[in-house]
Amino acid sequence: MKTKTCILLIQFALCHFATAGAAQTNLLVNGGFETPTVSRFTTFIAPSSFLGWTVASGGVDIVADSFYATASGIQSLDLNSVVSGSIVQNVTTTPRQVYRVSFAFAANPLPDSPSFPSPVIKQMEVRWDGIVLGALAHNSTGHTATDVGWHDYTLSVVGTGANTLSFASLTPGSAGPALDNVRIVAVPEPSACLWLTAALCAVAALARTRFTTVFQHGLGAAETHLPARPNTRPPHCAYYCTEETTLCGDRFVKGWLRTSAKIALILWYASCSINPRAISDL
Ligand SMILES: [Ca+2]
Repeated sequence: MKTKTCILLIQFALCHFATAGAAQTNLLVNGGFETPTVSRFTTFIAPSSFLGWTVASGGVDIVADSFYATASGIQSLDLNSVVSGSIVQNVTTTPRQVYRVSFAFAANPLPDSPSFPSPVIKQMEVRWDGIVLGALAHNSTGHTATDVGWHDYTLSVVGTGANTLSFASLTPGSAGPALDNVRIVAVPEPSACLWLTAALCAVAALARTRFTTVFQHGLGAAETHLPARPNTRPPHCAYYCTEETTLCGDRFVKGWLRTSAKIALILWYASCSINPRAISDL
């Protein structure tokens, strides 16, 4: 593969990924529950709303980190006020686009109100367009205000143009499931992954072409192949080669190809895989 073709392919892949990266914007508003600012906690009883979210049932609390630690920012959400609550947000999506929904889940670690007792195991449901995607449980035993035990979860959904994401507490009482850092981002298109893989293959091919030229024909041939540089050593051999030129070159090329293949697989998985921790594993 010619050098210019390789460079063009790499540039195209980078542009494609830059475009795909722009699609990583969080579609949710106030996914970290940072608005409105509260001093310790503020209760919202249904029907009510705060930035981005509607309280659909029961009651919820926006809780400051002075009460217990957050997963991100300085505030999080307790899905219980003194009863179980639920929140919902409308999301504008692209039809048939796959999205990654991620969030941090834990439990209010503080003692519940004696008048509104709650079990140590806090449960909640995640719903997409009202359909239950999964139920989560968190045992608050042993956790404290500074060690809340936040866990990150990820699941995938498909857009239809207009969708709703909701979280609903299944726990009674005053200390409920805790939620923070909710995000919805578009999963990069498979074509972006293919272009990245192609670019890495191009890099490997480019390296193989150059080093094969130098090494497979021996140092002497390489010296005649390379442009004359008075008082300088052949640039490709200066760093990688000993007297065992051919063996050295083959090892280098093979190692380079193996490394490129591993990087391609890792990046392909990172950009294309949807469920590092699928809802079915919860
Ligand atoms: Ca937050």
